[in-house]
Amino acid sequence: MNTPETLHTEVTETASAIAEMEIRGAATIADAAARALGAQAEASTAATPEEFRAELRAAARVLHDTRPTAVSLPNALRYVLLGMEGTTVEELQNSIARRVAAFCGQLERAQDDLGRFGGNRLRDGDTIMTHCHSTDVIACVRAAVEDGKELTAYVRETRPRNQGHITARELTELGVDVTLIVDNAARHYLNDVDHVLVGADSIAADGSVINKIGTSGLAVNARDMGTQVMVAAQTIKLHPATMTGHTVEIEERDATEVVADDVRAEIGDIRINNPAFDVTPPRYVDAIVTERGQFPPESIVILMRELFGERVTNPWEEL
Ligand code: RI2
Repeated sequence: MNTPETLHTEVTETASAIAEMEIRGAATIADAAARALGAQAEASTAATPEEFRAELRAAARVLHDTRPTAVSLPNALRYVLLGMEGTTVEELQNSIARRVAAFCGQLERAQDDLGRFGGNRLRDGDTIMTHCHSTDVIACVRAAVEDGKELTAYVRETRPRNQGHITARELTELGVDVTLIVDNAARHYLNDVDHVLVGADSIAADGSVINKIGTSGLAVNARDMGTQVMVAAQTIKLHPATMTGHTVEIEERDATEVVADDVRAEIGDIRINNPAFDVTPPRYVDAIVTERGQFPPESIVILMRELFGERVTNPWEEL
């Protein structure tokens, strides 16, 4: 039955954890969403294959509707649902289990491969600057450190949610010499920086990079100062619908992330905007590093066509 009552608790809990950003970061969200679909399939008591399919689609819809910008989420749901095959409920269940395992395994391998390519771009003694927290970025730094390279990092705190603190902790654990800075201090230090290194939530067909708010200003400043901008993004971040002219929705989050209600009341009658992401045009990006190698942003569409074809379906939309 296609009703909320049949949703597995792992689906509803994962969906609310993604929406609340307890589970965050594009790759981590994709992994959690795929696993939640796996839990739904495994626990299903559907009486017919049709019921099972409807149940899985309903679960995917709930997961899909949590956050709109990171395309890794719909890409994960699509991968799992399109692999559903069989004529009995049991066969369908097994196919989902296989597909989830394949997806999560690929995600991990992709990050390792991407890390090695990104790590090759970093030289011993380099200084990087990061924004937000990206597991794909951390993979690049880890690979460079494992190659014996010593790195220094300026880590932007990343208002309003300060994900830079996570980056600062993880880079320190890797042995990187870390300086935490407020976002506005970036330009002050860019002369000392060899690479701005950021992740991505989505990459559009024209090579635009959709990432944490503040990325585009950082990239423009970096270009002005002659500093390289590297984007670390597994191919699951490629946004197939942008090949057919769709734009990427930018998530607007709650005003309380920017300022607490009591402080807002003291300020007076103001509007607060809190976009979570922005768009960096391809001309400010030197390389997009994926598990398939590094690409100039303008050529990413070729890889996109190869991976997704021309036609993209949203199986969770079928009722
Ligand atoms: P990985 C994050 O978004 C950041 O924008 C980060 O660059 C991106 O996801 C990619 O993260 P949020 O979930 O997939 O913090 O590289 O809003 O881990």
